[in-house]
Amino acid sequence: MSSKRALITGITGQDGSYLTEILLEKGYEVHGIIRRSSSFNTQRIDHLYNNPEILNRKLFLHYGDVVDSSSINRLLEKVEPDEIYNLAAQSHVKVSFEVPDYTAQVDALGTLRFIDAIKEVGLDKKAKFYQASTSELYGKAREVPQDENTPFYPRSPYGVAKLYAYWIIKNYREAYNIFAVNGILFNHESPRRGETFVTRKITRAAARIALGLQDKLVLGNLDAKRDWGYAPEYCEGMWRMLQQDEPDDYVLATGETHSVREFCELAFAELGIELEWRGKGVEERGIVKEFDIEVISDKLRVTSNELTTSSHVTSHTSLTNGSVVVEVSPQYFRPTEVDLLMGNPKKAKEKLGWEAKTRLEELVKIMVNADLKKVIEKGY
Ligand code: NAP
Ligand code: F7E
Repeated sequence: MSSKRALITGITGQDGSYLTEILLEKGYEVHGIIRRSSSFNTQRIDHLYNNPEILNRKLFLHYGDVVDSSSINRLLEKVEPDEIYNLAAQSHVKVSFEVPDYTAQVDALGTLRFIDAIKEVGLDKKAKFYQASTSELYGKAREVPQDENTPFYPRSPYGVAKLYAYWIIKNYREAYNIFAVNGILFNHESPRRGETFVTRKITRAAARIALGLQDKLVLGNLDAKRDWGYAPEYCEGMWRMLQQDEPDDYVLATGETHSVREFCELAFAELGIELEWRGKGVEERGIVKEFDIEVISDKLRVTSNELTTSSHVTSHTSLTNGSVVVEVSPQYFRPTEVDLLMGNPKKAKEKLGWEAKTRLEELVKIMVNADLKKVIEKGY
């Protein structure tokens, strides 16, 4: 077991929550930075937070913000971490077009504030730094698949902010010899994914539609293709990058790409709903070709039996063959889109021994069934 100390920004996010579990399992003392919020924002780590064996023994939470230099300096001096994982970000690409200045403050300058503070407080020889870089750097991709040498062409304020962060990490590594790495991670998803990212939006809506709690799912660009992997595996990869002797940058990806349309088909199929597509562009519709009600009835029975609390949800669905369940709205289009991402994870496999194990079909199953369970449990 390790006696190392880790500091995580973005601990309340999807990746922060899985990384915390992984590091605690490895024996780390974990410190997380949380933002003050007017409502609870620790749901993803509540299972750790509410455990008296863990909170304030192995896991410590501190208020801070990556736009606030004084909180960063204070926490670095107080915690003196061996490893720092900088996961904090305004991470929604579409939202970055609405709040570009704030996105740059957090995603670009937040990274600079942190890496510079490491130098200023004298942790540059001790602490290793992980930067959450992204496949959004490739944007209008210059080649397929993308690897560590593919040129960047970001297509959103988010991507551009992350490009600054990528280069400042490289610059501080070369200028000051800091052990700092960029993990260029392709999309990774899970039941803990935020509800407005496309995968979770689809799996949650599919569950609610199958139970008759929602009529339709309205999406944007169905043609966009992504390389979607399973988040906990990617968080293990982050840790591996910091266990190397030399700092370097790595792509983590599955090496496969699929469209938003395919993701929808798989999600609905898991609930016994076969989709067919009619129309083009904003007129395109996802229509129920075949609905096997036995599939959802079985799942309802099994899930209700598993729940400790009583559930009031029954399937009120009025779905029939021909029902329209997916529509397209330009509201979800982006001013500039990233059409196709597909990563080449060869270097990570060779140097880190890391490989994505969960393929898309399995990922969709995990997410749909988790959402179905949540909807049944909560009743909405
Ligand atoms: P996420 O679920 O959106 O979590 C983002 C985290 O950052 C949350 O804990 C959030 O706090 C925190 N945060 C936001 N602004 C902050 C600020 N000003 N100061 C301190 N904390 C702040 O994102 P994720 O999916 O876990 O991704 C983790 C990181 O990897 C992000 O940097 C993201 O850009 C990057 N990334 C993600 C993917 C992916 O597919 N998931 C792929 C490549 C790179 P609240 O909970 O209070 O909002
Ligand atoms: O969109 C299309 C959308 O928002 C994926 C972040 O974690 O991964 C994530 O960024 C695709 C895009 O993720 C809807 O236009 C269609 O082409 O789930 P997303 P993202 O933009 O790929 C990268 C690697 C990160 O670094 C980011 O932090 O799906 N799409 N219809 C839609 N997207 C959303 N959100 N909602 C729709 O209704």
